[in-house]
Amino acid sequence: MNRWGMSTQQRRAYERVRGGRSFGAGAKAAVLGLVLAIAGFAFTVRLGRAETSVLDPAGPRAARIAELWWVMFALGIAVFVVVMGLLLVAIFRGKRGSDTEERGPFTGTGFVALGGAVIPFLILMIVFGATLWTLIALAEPEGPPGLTIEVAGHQFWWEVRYPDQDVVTANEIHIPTGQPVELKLIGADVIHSLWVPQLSGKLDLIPGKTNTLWLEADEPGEYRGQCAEFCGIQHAHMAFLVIAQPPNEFAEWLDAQREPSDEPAPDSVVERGEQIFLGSACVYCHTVRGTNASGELGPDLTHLASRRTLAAGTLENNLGNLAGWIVDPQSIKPGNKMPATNLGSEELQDLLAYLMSLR
Ligand code: HEC
Ligand SMILES: [Cu+2]
Repeated sequence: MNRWGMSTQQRRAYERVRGGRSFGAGAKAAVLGLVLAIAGFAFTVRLGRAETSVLDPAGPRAARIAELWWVMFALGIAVFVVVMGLLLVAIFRGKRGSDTEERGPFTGTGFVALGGAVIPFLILMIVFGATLWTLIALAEPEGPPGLTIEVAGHQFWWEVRYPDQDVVTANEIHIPTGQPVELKLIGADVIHSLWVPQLSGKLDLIPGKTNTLWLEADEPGEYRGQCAEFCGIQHAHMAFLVIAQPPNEFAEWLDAQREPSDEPAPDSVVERGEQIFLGSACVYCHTVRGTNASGELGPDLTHLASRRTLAAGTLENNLGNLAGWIVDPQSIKPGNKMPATNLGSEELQDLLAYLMSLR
């Protein structure tokens, strides 16, 4: 008799029943685990087709990062399968009566040390080595930079300068395909982080410091980027586009952007709009090259109409959205640094005609 008042026979019978019960629960857990694993895999594959997916690289640098991700994923799957296998073995063997009974292969201090310390250490060393290898490969490009671009992160938009070409734009980084491009990253106010998952890893923009990131796209296309460091209330609306173009198209774009804005035709709507613009507070914050407007608190508007989006990817760039933005930027992007401007509807129409002429 033991302390539960059972005979050995009774206890054996009890344990058989208990063993049976825990087998049922274990089988359920195993099925649940399998379902979760399949769901996780399906989710991963779905993510791989998202617009900003690390798993859908469009350049050699992003491809290196994706390879590293797959190595880690494969190791994770292998560990999962082995651990689940051992779990199943434990479940099917049921509960042993006492530790004097014969031992199976997966028992003892040696096995615990091997499975709990030696193998995990080796796996982590493989991951560590592969990560360092990738970091080193991404730190420097294969050749000298064909192009250097300065990107300053502002709350809540991106200033993009091509210092050697005298070009300034915003929220759009045009690059030529097939060559590494050097980005010099500066934080203009707080810390931001630049991330274009299909083209490169992410890197912070820190006030008072210049960080260097390399981008490279194989194919022409538009790749969405996003601020990846919480920087204030409109952090989520701080997106941008990298527009990769064949080198000749890119050169044409640069030539067009280098030009100052066109002189409006005398006595036209556009000219009236220009007067309204130059007579409003707009000029304290915005630059239009070729005019007296030389503010630097907001995006350069010299070629505003050539851009895809307004307010850092928040709105598509069209007449209606532009009107909505100028009348009430705070309801579209609450907390951004542009105040509403009080304009009569006629003035507004003229101003819009002017802004849309800035190609
Ligand atoms: C106090 C400074 C300030 C004033 C005044 C101001 N803006 Fe802005 N503007 C900004 C800032 C900052 C942004 C960027 C907002 C964001 O995306 O977070 C901006 C964004 C814009 C954009 C979108 C540009 C882009 O590429 O996304 C347009 C267009 C614009 N302003 C036009 C105007 C016009 C027209 C006026 C005058 C009626 C004006 N702004 C007055 C600061 C100002
Ligand atoms: Cu930010």
